[in-house]
Amino acid sequence: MAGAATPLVGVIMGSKSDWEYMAAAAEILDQLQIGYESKVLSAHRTPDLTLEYAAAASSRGFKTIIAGAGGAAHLAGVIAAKTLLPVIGVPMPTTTLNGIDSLLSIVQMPRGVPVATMAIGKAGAANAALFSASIIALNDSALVERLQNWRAARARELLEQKLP
Ligand code: RP5
Repeated sequence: MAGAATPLVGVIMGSKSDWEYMAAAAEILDQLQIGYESKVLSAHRTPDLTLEYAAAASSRGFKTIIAGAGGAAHLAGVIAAKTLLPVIGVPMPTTTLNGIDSLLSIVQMPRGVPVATMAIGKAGAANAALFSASIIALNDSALVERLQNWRAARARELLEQKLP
């Protein structure tokens, strides 16, 4: 539900090159019918806009922010510095270190400003969306049901797998 009237999740990434992985978050949010806004913002290339976005996120009605970045990946931490909303970081594997650098940059937030850190790449992006859904579902019983159905469908898929 990109472009939904009231987006609940901000899906932010440091570069369009991250979309290859971050699209996995958008896909899950679509499946769960959660409105989101996806946007490229960079902590070092557009620092002022990034801070403005983070500062306004709560009053705009967002419930979580997902931030994907690669390399010296400070986007999630910078956003977390300007909002009390839960910020979920996704390390991008777009770097020469295959995302280990991104992972360590995002996960090692100093005490006091937390960032929930997911796995590197598409799995992390998908889980960031599911984690957002769990947070939003705390106050949305219809979403609890959609999440339960989503998990049940994954279980059915697994049980239908046939070995050669
Ligand atoms: C980071 O640098 C971005 O999040 C991206 O993962 C990485 C490379 O960006 P581009 O050079 O592809 O724009 O800021």
